This record gives sequence, C-alpha cells and structure tokens, in this order.
Amino acid sequence: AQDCQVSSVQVMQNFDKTRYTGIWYAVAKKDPEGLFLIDNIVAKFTIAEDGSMTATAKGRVIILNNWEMCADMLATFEVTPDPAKFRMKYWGAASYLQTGNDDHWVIDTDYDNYAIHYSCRLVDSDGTCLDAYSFIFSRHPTGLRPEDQRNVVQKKTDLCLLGKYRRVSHTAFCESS
Ligand code: AZE
Repeated sequence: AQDCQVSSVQVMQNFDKTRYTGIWYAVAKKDPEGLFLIDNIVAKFTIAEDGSMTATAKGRVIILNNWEMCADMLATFEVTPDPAKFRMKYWGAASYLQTGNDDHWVIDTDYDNYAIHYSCRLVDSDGTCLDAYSFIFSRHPTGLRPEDQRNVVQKKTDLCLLGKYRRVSHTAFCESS
C-alpha cells in the first residue's frame, strides 16, 4: 500500500517469533521526534518459557545535553490479533533512560538475513503517521546482503519512508558495557 495510511500498512504474514529470536544489528533507521538511539544499535530477541517475546537493546545515546553513553534497554511485548503486530513496553536498565509503550510491527523478514521494523507513535487525523520510527535490521553487522536491498527499498517505499533513513554505524562503542 502506498496511500500512507497507517491502517493499511502490510506486515509480515504468518510471523514466527521463534525464528525471529537472536541478535539483530540495526543497519539503518528512521528517527522519531525527540531523543533516540544514535548508532551502535543491537537488539536481541528471546522467547520466554511462557511463550512471550522479550528483547534487550543497546545503542549509543546522548542525554542531559552532552552525556554520551550506551543505553541498556529492556522490552516486553504484548501480542495483538495480528502475530506481526506487538505493543512494546520498554525501559532503561538505568532510571534516567527512556521508558515507553510503542507499537512494534514486523513489516518483513526472512529471519536469517534481514528484518524491517516499523512503529508509528502518532496517527494524524487523516490516517497518515505523524511520528514514526523504523529500523532495518540485519543478522550481519556488516550490513544487508545485496540481494536483500531491492526488497528493503520496496518496503521503505510502501511505508512512505523512502529517503528518510540514515545508516547506523557500528564502532564497538557499546561492546564493553
Ligand atoms: C528496539 C528493539 C527491541 C528492544 C527495544 C528497542 C527500542 C529501544 C529504544 C530506546 C530508546 C532509548 C533512549 C534513551 C535515552 C525497537 C530497538 C527496547 C527506542 C532514547
């Protein structure tokens, strides 16, 4: 769908959360308004014994004007009638980090190489998104495979976010914490 309606965003069919577990490296992102993860963003998804999905994420942030640090984040996911659409409650390991409750939609993934995530924080009165963020994840810290790039460009276009992403660099900033 390219009508930019949040309600018509196509998500991953028959999403399998078990195959989604493990480490994902953010290779590109579209930022929301306000404070956000800058780079060195790595997420790790786990399925708990009760079947629920949880995740941890790290990433470089700058808080309180000029304090650069590695944000250590935790998340739990609430299921919805669509298996690819979750509500994500998240918080920082340290209290001065961000807490929130966002949509967490898996738009597309092959589980082994790439995943496209989307979250709209604010839907406008015309049904389009006023404040979205999105991650392109890869299983490979080096980036996307060339054969996955065409598909990723198509999905960015479908989300009406083409041209709004920035590359996420990985410099080992969060590796010691
Ligand atoms: C996500 C992957 C799954 C787990 C989490 C994610 C999002 C984390 C943030 C963190 C923001 C932190 C800030 C700190 C000052 C989607 C990457 C938790 C949005 C801004």
